[in-house]
Amino acid sequence: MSSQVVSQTSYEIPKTQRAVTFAETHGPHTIQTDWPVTQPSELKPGEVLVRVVYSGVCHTDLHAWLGDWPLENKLPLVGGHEGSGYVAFIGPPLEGAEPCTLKVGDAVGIKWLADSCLHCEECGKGFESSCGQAKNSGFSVDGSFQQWAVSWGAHLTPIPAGFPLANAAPILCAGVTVYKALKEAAILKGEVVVIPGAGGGLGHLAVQYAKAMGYRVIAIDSGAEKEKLLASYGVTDFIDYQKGDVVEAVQKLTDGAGAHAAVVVASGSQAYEQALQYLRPHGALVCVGMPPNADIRANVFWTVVKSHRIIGSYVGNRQDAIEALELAAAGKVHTTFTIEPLANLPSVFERMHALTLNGRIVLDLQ
Ligand code: 8ID
Ligand code: ZN
Repeated sequence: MSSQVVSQTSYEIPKTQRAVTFAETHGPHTIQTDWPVTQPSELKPGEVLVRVVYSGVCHTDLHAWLGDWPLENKLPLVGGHEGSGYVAFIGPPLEGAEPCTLKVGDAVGIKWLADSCLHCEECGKGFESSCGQAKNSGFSVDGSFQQWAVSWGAHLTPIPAGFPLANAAPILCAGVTVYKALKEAAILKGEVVVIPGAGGGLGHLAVQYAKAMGYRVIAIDSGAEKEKLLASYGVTDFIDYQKGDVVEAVQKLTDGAGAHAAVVVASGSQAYEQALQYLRPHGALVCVGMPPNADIRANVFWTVVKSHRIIGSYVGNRQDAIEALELAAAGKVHTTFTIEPLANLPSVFERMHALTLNGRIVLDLQ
């Protein structure tokens, strides 16, 4: 591993770099050592070259590689959308837009939403991820599993001074997504939120944001390791979904009343069906995890009579990302992660598929 990458006022930009790519869905990964670097002269208006230092690995990267979703990604693809690093070069300004406020050397994050038009109704209302012209890192454009990534100045997230880049990486997708999803639940302090998938990348952050927001947390996942991880954040109401009846267990922990919200971050579909059964009247099911080919089956009569709210929540906007990072930098939320070399990506996917990861794996791109 080469020497540490630091903030500088200018960077010498190489012609080639290390990256992990795949050329076909579910095809082999290639550990590239001479993948081309976009040169400063090639940057288009609004684009910024980022020296990526760390990248988290999200289950979304695995779904993309497996072709789990009814959307096509670019091929060959450099995946990754939880990147943290430094601005290395700023491309020409976009016509009619505010000048880029970033400087070379600024610590920034690359998130799933790489760019959006910022002019349409969705962008205007803060639903930037729903913009018809949205670009997605590591999906429709190359992402953060490379040392030098092209991103977009308007959507890069500034990382608070002094907050370690490795800790910041998982906040840029997992953190912002769960923080936003908890806002969408719109429940009150002291109310109960259930988090199925609590031991995974999104889940381990969700339980902490939920506590920081003043909610009572019931965590659902499986295995002693995940239970231990969650207990380390002070979450003691843990239900193992592979042992016994989850719905009964939630009812028991809520004295028969049910939960005010479920923020489902599990990548399996069973968790959705269960959530509708343990929500109390006016409870919110916030859908975050995206298992392949899954439907939510809600009985219309009971949805009406119980006034259940079923809400899809898709990452977060620029401000959500800033707030999620602020809470983490203030020490209210801790990312639990293991740093591994970039070339381990295929093995990380294997372990993620086997559901044996606790928290996040962060890849080192130095
Ligand atoms: O914007 C969004 N909505 C968004 C953003 C980022 C990620 C959605 N996601 C989606 C991913 O695409 C994926 O489908 O969230 C899901 C979770 O991503 P992750 O946290 O990165 O995955 P992970 O680290 O593998 O954790 C998944 C956890 O779910 C548990 C597993 O044991 C694992 O710990 N789990 C499963 I699978 N089924 C469960 C169940 N029935 C369950 N936990 C409880 N009940
Ligand atoms: Zn993600």
